[in-house]
Amino acid sequence: MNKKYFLSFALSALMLAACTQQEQPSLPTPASAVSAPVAVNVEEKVLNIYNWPDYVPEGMLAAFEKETGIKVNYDTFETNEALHAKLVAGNTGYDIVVPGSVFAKPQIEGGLMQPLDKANIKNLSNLDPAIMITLVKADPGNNYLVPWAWSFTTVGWNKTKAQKALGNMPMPENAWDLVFKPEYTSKLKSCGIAYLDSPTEIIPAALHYIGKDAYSHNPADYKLAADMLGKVRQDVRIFSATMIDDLAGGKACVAIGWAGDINIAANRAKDNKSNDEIEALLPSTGALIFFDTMAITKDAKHPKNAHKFIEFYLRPENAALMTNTMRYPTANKAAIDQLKPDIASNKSIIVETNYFSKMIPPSSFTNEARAALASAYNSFKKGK
Ligand code: N2P
Repeated sequence: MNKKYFLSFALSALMLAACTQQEQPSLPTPASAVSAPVAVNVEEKVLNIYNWPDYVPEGMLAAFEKETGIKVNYDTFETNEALHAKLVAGNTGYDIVVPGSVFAKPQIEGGLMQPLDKANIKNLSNLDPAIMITLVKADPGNNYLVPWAWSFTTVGWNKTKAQKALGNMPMPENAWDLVFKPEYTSKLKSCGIAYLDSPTEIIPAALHYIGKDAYSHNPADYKLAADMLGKVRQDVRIFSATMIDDLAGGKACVAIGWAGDINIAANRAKDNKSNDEIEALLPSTGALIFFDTMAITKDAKHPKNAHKFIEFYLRPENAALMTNTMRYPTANKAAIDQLKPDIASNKSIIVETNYFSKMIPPSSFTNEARAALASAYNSFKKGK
């Protein structure tokens, strides 16, 4: 995020605040005070949430509505970039949004979020301290963010279809080769290669593949990533936000995606009685961890309801339901013993310690890196 942008954002936010102030009704006179309803602390029974698709267990929102009488409006976005653009434009109308921590950092710094009233969220202590410490990089003091789920960006494949397309070629030692090495992509294009359509997903993976820091501060590294990607561009036909359908529906046989969604696709294929085996792979050089975090927007109209929802979500049984049904690991330590055996034993959902230590933790981009990243991705996608 460039500084000028934030400055102008901050200025318009100030102006907006000034307007809002003017529009507020003046204090009631003693006469009108008699009949004025006590509206001070009462929030309308509404909560507006903006989250990623395929992330909330069926029935969870209805259970919250039933218990609290608060009506939940739930919308979805497909990339961090899309959410970020909305937040920067302002007046989203959303109370809770769920950015990845890489984006949450500049959003907090830019004044787009409000600090949590932690004393009013009693289940916060259920969160895994080890995860909360890693989030301090994005959110010093853990004052703004509560993890919804975490997972990692990796390579997913339809093993059955991909192996057929590869013919005699053995599986590479490093699964990233399947999506980044022309020897493999030139074969796999026949059954479909899908990339997430998000610069901040693809470029860090590409940087990592060429042996650079996935969140490099050096613009020259981004150029190298674009050069590498340019060699496989012609083989990549699907830029997608619908990885689950692409893999489960047979449109793609290999994809750069999120382990959770790839596992949902695997499960869906089974439900559809397909004989194809879909898997989230664990590349030998590591995959890229992400944390998706709930935050309350600066201009949320229903911050109290938002706190109630966060507290509700942090109940162990709700966090466990998310992991058991959506196949994304929870950061709720108190939920771990409620995981179903097939989830707990799936190594691409609950990653083993020795693989975990190989994975790349999320970081953040400098403004300069952000610009280099955007231009690397655009030139890659355009094929120039
Ligand atoms: C979608 C989950 C989003 C994960 N099912 C990527 N942040």
